[in-house]
Amino acid sequence: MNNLKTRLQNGRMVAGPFIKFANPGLVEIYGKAGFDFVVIDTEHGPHSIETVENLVRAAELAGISPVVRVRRNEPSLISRVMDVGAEGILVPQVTGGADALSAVKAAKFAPEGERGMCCYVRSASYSHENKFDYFKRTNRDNVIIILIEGKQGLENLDQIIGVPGIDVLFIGPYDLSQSLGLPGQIDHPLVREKMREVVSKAHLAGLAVGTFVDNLEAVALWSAMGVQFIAYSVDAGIIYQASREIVSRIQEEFKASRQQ
Ligand code: 3PY
Ligand code: MG
Repeated sequence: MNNLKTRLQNGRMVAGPFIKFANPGLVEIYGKAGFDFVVIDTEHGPHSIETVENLVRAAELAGISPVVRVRRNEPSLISRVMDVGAEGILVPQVTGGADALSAVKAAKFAPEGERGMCCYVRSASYSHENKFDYFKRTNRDNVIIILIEGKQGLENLDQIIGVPGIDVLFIGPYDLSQSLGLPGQIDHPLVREKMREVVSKAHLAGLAVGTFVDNLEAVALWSAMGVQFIAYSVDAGIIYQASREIVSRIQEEFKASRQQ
């Protein structure tokens, strides 16, 4: 079984950043740093399918799990990223049971689903792997992550949770805050309260939960609630923040040296 699924099923916390830059070296750095996964973002990132494929390759080489966020809940987008080797998919804006079921079906071959069949793709080792083994293995191993990030998703949460085959319910705090009339206020008590409700319901049903955070206080908050899948910030944000901190320190040192 692939690493990400095993770690989730063993109740371990996993963490990784969203990726907007099309740079395989960056994926390798995240692997060396010890992250568990990267989320290659095609909803808010510019990546073409060829770029996704190369970032997936880099992730495999670096021993880090490649997850891809698809642009929308659409079967051909889901099977395409799985065909190039994504270990997991993140499906945005899931609003109800039918929507969640459609995502699961697009990600699994029969009998669990109706994923478009091709065994000459990269994820099937270009037909090197026995096709029947391939169908079984990918159905078993791929990680399906459903994004709850709107009022409708909250209202229909019970239906969504009832769909078999979902591995992680992922709460998108930004879109959720917007949908609740509090755009961008991801720390607002109402947004937090709704997020806690999702966590509790998912845990009661035995589902792992994930969310997006961009600071370590939020990691502490959500991991204490048992949130297992922590998407930590975005490559762009991590590089910007580290650069700002370095520049501030340099400016302080310059100031101090002038005062001597
Ligand atoms: C959101 O917050 O809306 C997301 O999609 C995840 O960051
Ligand atoms: Mg979102």
